Amino acid sequence: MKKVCRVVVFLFVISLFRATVCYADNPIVQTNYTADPAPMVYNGTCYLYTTHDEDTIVNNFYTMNDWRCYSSTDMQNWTDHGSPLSYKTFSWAQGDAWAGQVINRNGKFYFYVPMTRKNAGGARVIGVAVSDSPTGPFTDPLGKPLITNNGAQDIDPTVFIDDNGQAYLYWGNGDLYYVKLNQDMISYSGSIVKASPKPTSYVEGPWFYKRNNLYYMVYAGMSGGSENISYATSNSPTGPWTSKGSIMGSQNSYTNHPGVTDYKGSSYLFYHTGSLPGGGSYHRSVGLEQFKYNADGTIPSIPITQNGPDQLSNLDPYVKTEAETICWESGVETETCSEGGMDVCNIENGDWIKVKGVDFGSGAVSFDARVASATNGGNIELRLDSATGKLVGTCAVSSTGGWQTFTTKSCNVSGATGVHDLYLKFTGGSGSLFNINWWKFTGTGVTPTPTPTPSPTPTPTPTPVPTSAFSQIEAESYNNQSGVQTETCTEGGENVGYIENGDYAVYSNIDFGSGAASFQARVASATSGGNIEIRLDSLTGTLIGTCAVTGTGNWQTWAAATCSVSGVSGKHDLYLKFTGGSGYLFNLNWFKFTGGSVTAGDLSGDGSVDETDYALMKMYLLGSITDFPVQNDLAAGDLNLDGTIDALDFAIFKKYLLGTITELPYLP
Ligand code: FUB
Repeated sequence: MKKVCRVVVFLFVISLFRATVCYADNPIVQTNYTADPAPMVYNGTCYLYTTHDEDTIVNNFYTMNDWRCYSSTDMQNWTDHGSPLSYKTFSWAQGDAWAGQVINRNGKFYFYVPMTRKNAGGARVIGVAVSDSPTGPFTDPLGKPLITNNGAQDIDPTVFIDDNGQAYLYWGNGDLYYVKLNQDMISYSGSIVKASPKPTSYVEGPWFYKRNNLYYMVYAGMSGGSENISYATSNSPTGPWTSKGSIMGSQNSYTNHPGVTDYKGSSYLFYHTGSLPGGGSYHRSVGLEQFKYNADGTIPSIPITQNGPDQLSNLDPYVKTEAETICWESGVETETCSEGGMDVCNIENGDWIKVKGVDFGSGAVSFDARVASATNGGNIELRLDSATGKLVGTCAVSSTGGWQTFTTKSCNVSGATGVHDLYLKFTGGSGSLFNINWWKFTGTGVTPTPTPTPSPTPTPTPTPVPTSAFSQIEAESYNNQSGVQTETCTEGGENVGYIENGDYAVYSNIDFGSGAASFQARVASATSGGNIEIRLDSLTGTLIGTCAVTGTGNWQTWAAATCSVSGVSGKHDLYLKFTGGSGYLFNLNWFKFTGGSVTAGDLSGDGSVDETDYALMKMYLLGSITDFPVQNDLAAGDLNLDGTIDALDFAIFKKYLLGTITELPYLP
């Protein structure tokens, strides 16, 4: 095991390395020690796969059990997707989850990874895992290694598909090997070939790609007692390779390891150093630099910087942002979240998260955070440009009864306009305070300092137009809510989702006319559902009905839920209060009321017969509308009781409004 020997020889050198404490934007992940970067651009997002140096180092050697996945669309804020793959996925592996690479082919993702094989005297071999998603989970389709090169150091696979569809897998420590993969990407044809001669000073960590008809092999070379990043080029995918020298050294780590990609028009080199606090050869961290190829296709020398690349775009704070989308942080960690994805955890007093380049536009007015706490909670201070910068809001988080019992907390925000680095600074008592799944700001969409325009005559406040209870009301058109969120609905538009016990939505000025008899709701639930309490004018106001919602099999499998209502007429603020067990209950797309007694001529269903109803009948006869807001169209519109709504009814209606007749219906 050449690597083991080298590591022992350089142990003394390593012990001389002092980890540099830097609070810039490189290395790009601080919640874990990450190494051996492998970028993959897919669907407009840059995914980054890394190895993972465990916090506890065993036998003073690489202690690595799983791989990690991150993604970014701006190359400064990175979202943590957790661990998509572990050596434990491979029944035949015993550990050493070392450098791998993911590639997309035909809608599947293939993850090539080296590990130590069980009962094989420490032989390192290469396996392949497959997933339908770039963030996994990945599974082992073979149940055995893909590459076992007779006891060679089969590590560090790199994969590339050429323009003619031929895929190549290169790998190796000390020597460089390749094989031609079959179309299925989990088998190969022909024999394993050793590149001879190998590129100058080649050690390990190859990264193979093609640019402008030139093939590039970037790899870990050796200089001055530690690994550098070097590269070679070739006019053929199988060499011979022309060495082009070193482009980057190492920093506080014996190894270095390249991953190269183009993304949104720029070129990037990912690498690793030992430069996080507590860092070193077995505690490495991935860094990122932007570079430009020279005109002749050669790669310039690339310095390691503290700031990393330019941010490609500002972050929109008005869409839901995962809390684990981080440019830099202090003190927090991430974990798998019961609501899907990851959450930020182990938050203690004084910890913070920096989100870079957040564009608040003309101003934020409120902040929502999805939080959970098994203790007394704490506060999220919203600060601009530094952890002690301008305070634009403070969101109090109280106990939710469990670390994975999430609820949405809101607070007011003022003074956040334009582009800033956002700092979520956490304060509270001792110990862990709370977890955060996601956050989102709400904006005004207005210019913060409008020029006042004096008005000589005050404009009267318009009377709010009531909404007919008998029209279809979109659930997301609420005037107020607690705890719920909106999301894209498969039936078009949006629906209200993430409904939990005690959440509610309020719909102002709903006109029940002379009364309603039943309630219909369009609902979906992947669990066992819950109840919709239908209340008037307050959360504890008159209960006019309770609608039970049962499971529909999926959060977007929609069905009707109906129940009877009673004791309602006239105009009210409608409170839909959601009750049930724990977790998410159901989603709501729309609702409407039906039935109730019908007054002849009351086509709007607002309880009175007037010009509004006359106008509705006219529109109906002209074909502008085909339905009336009132539930029983015929009972309300057939004014001569001849079984149809036509010009005769319109004439009767005119007489009624003129006072020529005084009662409806009217039989001439
Ligand atoms: O991280 C373990 C090994 O160290 C990788 O497989 C090599 O490339 C080197 O970075």
